Amino acid sequence: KNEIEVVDDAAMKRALTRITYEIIERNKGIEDLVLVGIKTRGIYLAQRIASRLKQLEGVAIPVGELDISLYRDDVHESDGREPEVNGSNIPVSIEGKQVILVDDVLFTGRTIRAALDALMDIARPRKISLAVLVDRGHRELPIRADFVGKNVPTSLDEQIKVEVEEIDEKDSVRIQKI
Ligand code: 3GP
Ligand code: 5GP
Ligand code: MG
Repeated sequence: KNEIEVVDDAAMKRALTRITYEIIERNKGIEDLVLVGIKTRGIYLAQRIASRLKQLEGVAIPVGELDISLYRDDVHESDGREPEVNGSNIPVSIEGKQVILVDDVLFTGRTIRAALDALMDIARPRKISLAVLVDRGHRELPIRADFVGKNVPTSLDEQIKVEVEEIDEKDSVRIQKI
């Protein structure tokens, strides 16, 4: 299979560290921050940002989780199905807080739209921003990320494979031609 690595182990760690610094700079005072990771890999990325925030600022930022599925890979040939939130585990109140959603790949934006709906059903955060490891383009909604690890322009017949140490034994982002 045709594969190109676009982010290696060291680059992923650096990207997460840079995003953490950007979060500190842009959210004057990180005390009212809550990170919310999206389903599998976004949760690990959120936890890593939280541990860097702890190291750099000495503040323990809560990390919540959203499980979003029913995603169709052929969503472009839409039959009306959309990603839905299956469950959430957010350990603190997000009312009035600054929430940062964290996901591995941003593609059409439909997952994030579903996540925004779910968050605003729970409470009214003061602000919601978005951090993603990879922006692969092809947005179908007016959604953009505030913090981006790497922009990876893709064609629609390519897929981004994201691996994280916690579950995949290494950190890597690759483009696969299918
Ligand atoms: P994740 O839960 O860590 O994000 O969707 C299930 C998994 O398959 C996702 O893992 C994601 O990384 C991977 N995946 C690869 N390509 C696609 C894709 O085009 N759509 C979706 N939904 N997931 C993809
Ligand atoms: P969107 O809803 O923006 O189209 O897609 C975002 C979600 O779908 C992400 O959580 C991600 O897991 C998954 N996704 C979409 N495209 C890709 C891809 O090319 N690679 C990976 N790893 N995940 C993808
Ligand atoms: Mg994901």
